[in-house]
Parts: sequence; structure tokens; C-alpha cells
Amino acid sequence: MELNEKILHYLEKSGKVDTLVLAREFEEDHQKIVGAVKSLEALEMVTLEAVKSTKWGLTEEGQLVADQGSHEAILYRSIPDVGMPQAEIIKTVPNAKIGFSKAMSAGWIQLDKSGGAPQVKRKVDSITDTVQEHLNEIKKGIDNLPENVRNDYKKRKLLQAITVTSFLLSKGPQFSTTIKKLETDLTSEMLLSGAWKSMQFKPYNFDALGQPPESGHLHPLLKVRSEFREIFLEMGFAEMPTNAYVESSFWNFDALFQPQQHPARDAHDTFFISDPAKTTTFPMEYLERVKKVHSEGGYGSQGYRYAWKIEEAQKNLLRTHTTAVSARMLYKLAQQKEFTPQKYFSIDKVFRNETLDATHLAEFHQVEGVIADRGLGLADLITVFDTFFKRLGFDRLQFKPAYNPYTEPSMEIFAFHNGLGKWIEIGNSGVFRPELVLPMGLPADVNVIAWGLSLERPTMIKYGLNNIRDLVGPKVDLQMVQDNPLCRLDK
Ligand code: FB9
Repeated sequence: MELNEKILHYLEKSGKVDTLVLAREFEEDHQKIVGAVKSLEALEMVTLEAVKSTKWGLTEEGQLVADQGSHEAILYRSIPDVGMPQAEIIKTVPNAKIGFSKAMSAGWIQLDKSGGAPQVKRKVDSITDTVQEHLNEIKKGIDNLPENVRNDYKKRKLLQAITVTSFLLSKGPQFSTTIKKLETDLTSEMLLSGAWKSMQFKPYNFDALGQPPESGHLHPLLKVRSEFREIFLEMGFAEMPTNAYVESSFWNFDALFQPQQHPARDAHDTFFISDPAKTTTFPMEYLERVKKVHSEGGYGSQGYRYAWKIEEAQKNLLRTHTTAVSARMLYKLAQQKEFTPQKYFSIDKVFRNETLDATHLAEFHQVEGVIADRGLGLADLITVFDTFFKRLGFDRLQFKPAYNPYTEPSMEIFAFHNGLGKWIEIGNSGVFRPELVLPMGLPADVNVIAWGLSLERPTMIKYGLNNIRDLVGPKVDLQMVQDNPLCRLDK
């Protein structure tokens, strides 16, 4: 007979019964009984009342003794008929200390000190390992140990008190000794035949968790990237094509009016490419203007007055910022017959040969915004920040003058982070220099403002990660990628 029905029949006879009794009666594991009565409770065939009781259970050591015998028995059995030096017993037999004293007090062994080193000899021919027997009874749930014996085992840390939650069963509103099979699905046949009218359906369990759908999981960085994308797109920005990680020094540095001897342009900061080592195709007219503004100046600038070399500009590298792509886009914009105001953004990988630490890797994702329009200035930049950074949850901003080779004026952006309760640096920005914009051929009254930040920093802050290696790289815990919550930047 199925377990559930056995329980119902037992209840029919006994009226009320505890699940521990059922477990003993049916020699079933108590948890299995609890599972069964819970399903009967769901059918309202029984009602349950939780009962907490304390019973005695074996400790880990108790388990060992129950399986392998008591320490004193193991010691007794390790003594050969001729006896054994006490020192050797203590050295070789496990738990010899307690085993020895217990075997002595049990009268199983004797100590012979007559000749030199004390010898341990057996005093009786056979023993009964009562301790082991008692512990195995406890294991079977049979506990009729005299108080003093139980206390002795407690002292020997063989027994421990265990709180057991069991359930007192009594008949439920739908009690019966036969389980009516409740339908769990309303099928078209039932509807067509009308059979559903006489059937009983299992009530829905709206608390059931249900199977989590097998699905892909977005890495936190990609969730934050989507949030940034949404902010830019809703502010009318168009995304720049950033798929080419390998860039020429010309677009990554020279076009941005960064001089060829600038420290960032040496291998300590930049990853140069050995194959293909050089790019040789450039818009040569524009390149000549870049060469000129670097070496002699122009457009009201005195330039850097050094011998600009095309070989330096030809060197290929892994781009150190997505501003290289902004330069390409602005040059392309300048080729348009009629200038039209533009708003561009980019979110993609950049590479810097920096010293690695908890928040820096050799690559990170740069987030950049660029606006090209007539008469723009710092005020327009600050106004844009109001909207942009409010969408990141920042409404208190501060600005600090800064320096970038390609923007003047430049400023670092700081915001008060309520969660961290402090001001944090959230980016850098500025107005692109005329020496950058005008050689491209953009109209003289067009200014370009831009700003940049990272993707990793906000993601680490949002998801409470202190080490960048918990976010990206071979040590990332994939469970984190599966369980990380959705990203709300403005919350
Ligand atoms: O991301 C940065 N901080 C940040 C951003 C958002 C944020 O949001 C919170 C959760 C809601 C929290 C923090 N920073 C820029 C500031 C610092 O982390 C800084 O120490 C590290 N910076 C990187 C560069 O490190 C060498 C972050 C990265 C950065 C800095 C500047 C630019 C881009 C990325 C730029 C630029 C620029 C300037 C002018 C014109 C065009 C681009």
C-alpha cells in the first residue's frame, strides 16, 4: 500500500499520531514521512501541528564508535596474548588514553609493572562492547539508556542533544482513507465530454517557485552598457563604429594634437603592434595639415614647433581611448558639404599598458560622448552633464580643472555618491582644441565638446565589487554572472 494511504489508515485507527511514531512504525526515514504528510495536508486530508522535541543523537565521534567499536574495545583487541608495553600501546592505538582508562575501569586489562617497562595484559578472555551496542541502538532511534550511562556518553562527547521538528497529525476536513486522485490538468477531452463536472481538481499552489527558465545571463558589464546606451540614444546620440581595436598612431594621437614625444606615446603606456607594424594609407591632404599644426602651428596656434615625422604616425597600436574613433567621425563629418550638428557616443574596449592593481587591468571599456555644433562651450558641456549624470543617479556635481592634450579647457567631473556617502571622480571632459578641429575642415564657428568615463567603475560600484578581477577575467565566479540582479543606474 502506498505510504500516504498507510498513514491515513493508521490515522483512521489512532485519531492523532506524531510523524516520529509513524517513522518508527513504518521503519521509514522521518523526512520521507514529513514529505508525505505535507502532501496530505495540501489535500486537506490531514491537519498538521509542528512539535519540537529533543532527542539524543550521535556526535561524529559517536558515529565512529558505533561503526568501529569503543576506544576501550579497540585497545583491548590490539593487545596480543603475551601483553604489550604500555608505551607502545599509547603510541600505536588510536584514542589510547581514554581507551586505556576505560578498559582498566572495565576490568578488561591489567598493568604489569613487575619487569622494567610496564606491560599491559588482558585480564579477561572476551569482552562485550556495550558502548558500541548502546550507540547503535540510539542510531536506530531506540533510546532507553539509564540517565547515568547517557550522561557518561555525553561527557565522552559520543552523544549530543538534537532538536527534532515533527508534526502531530489529526484528521483534516477532507479526511478519508482513500486518496481521490485529483486532476491536475483541464483537458479538451474533459471539456468536450463534460467529465470535468464530476471531477475534483488539485488546487493551484501559487506559492510554488516553478522551474527557473533555462536562459542565458547577461554579464553585469553588458547590463550597465545597455543602460548607458539607452541614456545616450534617448538623448539623441548616435553610436560610433568602434569594432577596430587596432588603430594607427595618427588617429589615436596625431589627429588629436597629441605631440609625438608625449609620454603616453611610448611603449610604457601603449601596446604597439609588431605585425602589421605600420599603416601607410591616410587622407594625405589632412595629414599634411596635421603635420603643419604640430610642427609650425596655424589657426591661431603656435603649434609644438618640433619635426613631426610620418613614421611615428604610421605606427600601429591597440587604441588607448575611443577618442581615436571620435577623431575619425569628426574628420568624416568635416567632409560633408553642409555642416550639420552631431551627437555621437561610443562604449568599447581601450587598452593601456598600465601597472595592474585591484581596479586597473590592461584593458577597460571607455564610455565617450561627443557633441559638435556652432558656438558650443564649457557651459553647454556642464548643461549636458546635468541630464546625463542625473540618469546615473547623480544630482550633485563638481568640476575640477584638468589637462588633456586634445581639449582646452578640460575638467574632471566629480559627483556625490549617496550610497558611498562621498564625492567620487566620475569622468573627464573638455572642449576639443582648434588645432584638432580646424585641420579636419570643420567650419571655424563649430566647437566640439566631449567627455569620457569607464564602464567598469560604475559596474563595480553598482554591483558592490571591490576587485576588478571579480568582474572580468578568468577568476570571475560564473554564479555571479547567473545571479546578478538587473541594473538600474538611476536608483
Ligand atoms: O569612470 C569613472 N568613474 C566613475 C564613473 C561612473 C560612476 O557611476 C556610478 C555608479 C553610478 C562611478 C565612477 N572614472 C573614469 C573615474 C575614475 O574611476 C578614474 O580613476 C579612472 N578613470 C579611467 C581612466 O583611468 C586611467 C575612469 C576612466 C576614464 C577616465 C577618463 C576618460 C575615460 C575613462 C576620458 C575622457 C575624455 C576627456 C575629454 C574628451 C573626451 C574623453
